[in-house]
Amino acid sequence: MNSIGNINPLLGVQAPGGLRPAPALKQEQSGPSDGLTGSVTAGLPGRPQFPTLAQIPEEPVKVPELETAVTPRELPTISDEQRLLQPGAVIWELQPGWGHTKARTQPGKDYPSRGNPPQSWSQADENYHPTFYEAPILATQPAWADPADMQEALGKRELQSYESQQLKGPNGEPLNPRGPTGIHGRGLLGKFGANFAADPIVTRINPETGKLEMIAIVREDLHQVAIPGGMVDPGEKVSGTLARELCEETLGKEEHGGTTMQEAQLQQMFERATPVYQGYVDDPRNTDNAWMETQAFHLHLTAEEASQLDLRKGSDAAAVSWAPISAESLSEMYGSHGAFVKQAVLLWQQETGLVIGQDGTVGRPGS
Ligand code: RP5
Repeated sequence: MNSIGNINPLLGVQAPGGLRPAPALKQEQSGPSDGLTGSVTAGLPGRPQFPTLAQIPEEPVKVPELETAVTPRELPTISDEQRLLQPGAVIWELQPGWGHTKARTQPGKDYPSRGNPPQSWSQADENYHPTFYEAPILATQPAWADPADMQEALGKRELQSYESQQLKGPNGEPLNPRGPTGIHGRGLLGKFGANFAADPIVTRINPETGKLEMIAIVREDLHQVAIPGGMVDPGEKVSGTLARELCEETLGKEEHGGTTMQEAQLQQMFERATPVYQGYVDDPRNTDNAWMETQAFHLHLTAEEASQLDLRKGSDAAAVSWAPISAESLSEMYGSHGAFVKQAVLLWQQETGLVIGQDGTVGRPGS
């Protein structure tokens, strides 16, 4: 079962703002709701305007302009019941304090079992004994990882996070802002605390089927469908990461010695992309002391732009293709990716006045 198909605000996941550390823990700086102001977050990759809440208002009543972004065609009418996402939907997984299911229940590749960790730090008492795990590759001190000695690592840099809650344990170790995971140490992640990624959601309307599609990969590690995100390199602009990851993972840049669309052109296109989400990712690699955070952006391509992309699988991807954005495909995606795509669809519907059906069909709203 996947968490995205089971989002239920009544399940025992922490309520927004309800995260209370156990007395032994030290709670540091509680930042503003967008998590971007203040010294703790200074220098984080990129500061565009993200939606502060994942709640999207009712679509404004406006006649859609179909000229560039949307293929001109007879658009079907999609009733409220047929919609992929209801007007005013809230993507609970993206709300502060929520979206911490896979990191509690799904072990990353080669990880030990997570057992049955408590739902929140306030419930993590003396009976909570997480298993230590750090992937063998971390012992080789790769450039992307912190030194194994946490005190040494944290002496060299300031901890950063998009999350407003910054928690620390008794020894100063960063604690997962969403709660326990059953594993301590860094797992396969290189950095103590937040590990920063960027996620490109690239969509088009399939000219033959009239369905909204996204560029999707199958990840090499867990063989789950994902958007082609990747880690932000030190000093890299997020638009650069987005373009680089697309070229590497979906255009086969390294394997084929070039791509049909140049990285610089893609990076320029991402400068106009819509900010969708920033914050915690419910990633199966997360541990109590290391976790993924990301910035997700949506770029909708015209049919002509999309036709210039020759999708060929590259590094970290077992497969790549245009995949329909449907209730079924979103429910199977890696980490929080299905939720990111839902949020992108909500924003896109609002911008264009169009609606998406449960099978991905693009249409006009009908009653
Ligand atoms: C996820 O891991 C992020 O959302 C991003 O898609 C991905 C980055 O990790 P790698 O693909 O580089 O392993 O949490």
